[in-house]
Amino acid sequence: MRATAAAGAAVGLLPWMAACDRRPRLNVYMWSDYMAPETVPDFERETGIRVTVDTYESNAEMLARLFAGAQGYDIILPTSYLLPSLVEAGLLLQIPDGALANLGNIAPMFQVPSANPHPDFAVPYEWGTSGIAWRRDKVAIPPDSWGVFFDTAYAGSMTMMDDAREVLGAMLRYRGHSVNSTDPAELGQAKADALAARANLLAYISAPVRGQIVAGDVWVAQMWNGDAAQAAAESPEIAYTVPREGSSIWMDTMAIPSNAPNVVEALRFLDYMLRPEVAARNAAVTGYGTANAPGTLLLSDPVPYPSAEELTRLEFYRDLGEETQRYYQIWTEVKAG
Ligand code: SPD
Repeated sequence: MRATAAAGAAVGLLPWMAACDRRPRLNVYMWSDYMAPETVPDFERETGIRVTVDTYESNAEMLARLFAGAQGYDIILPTSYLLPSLVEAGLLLQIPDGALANLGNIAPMFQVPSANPHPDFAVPYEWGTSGIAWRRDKVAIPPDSWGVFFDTAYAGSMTMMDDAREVLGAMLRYRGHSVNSTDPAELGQAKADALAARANLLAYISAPVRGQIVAGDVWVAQMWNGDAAQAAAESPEIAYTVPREGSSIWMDTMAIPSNAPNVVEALRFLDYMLRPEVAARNAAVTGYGTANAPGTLLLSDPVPYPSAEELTRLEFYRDLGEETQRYYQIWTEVKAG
């Protein structure tokens, strides 16, 4: 009884103790499962900075919070196509010249506008592709087309991402169009196709589908390559492909919101993430490609950058400005059925 009361009193003290903790802090808002488990504890040990990590599953989720005026985040990980809008809205801090001693570790091929339209505001982190993961033990013919999502043989055992650009981008590619199309007729067709596929889907779910495909509850899923690789590490029956009609390639970046309360700590974290050994360890765990050139050399099995032939079928997403609203409108209608 006494122990319970003491424990209760201690629990009651926790908020007060946290408020009195004078250690410097850092608040990171990033994609789920996107760092090695040692990354944050090692950084905390080395620097004495206390780190809190919140996660999101889509750019839209992160943006909604940011545009709603979320305060307190020091680091976010937007996919690079969002940078022009974020910079224009004044939501990102310009990285001071010379603040990152390890910035030179980023391979120059990732500091080009398609991969990083704002190198002054964001640092490339990991890149990947969007494609189809499937279970070999459940699906007889390896799917090589976005058309698999229309196949009623797998109705109820398939998922697509909970993401407007990804789902509509896949449907656009299916018809031979760009993932960045703003053509009303092409988008109208993409909407019709997305609605037809919807009838066969168990859910719209992004990275968290991993557990379901590993468990065998999902047989075919639109997934990012790294999350599919993580799933395949747990269940060797899982395979991944980029459909023959093509798909997207993307770069996630690390950036500092303009209202970040802990800028010094944020810069320190960015520079730490840019160390080759840290970047390599993160990439080894996440299954994505790292933008860090010396980090790539430390990996025994780095994700190979797509060949010239593969790149003819892959497009970087672009910021579509005002037209983005059209995607969100269609997406709302698709999800509503
Ligand atoms: N689990 C981490 C997934 C990161 C995916 N980011 C890619 C976004 C492309 N739309």
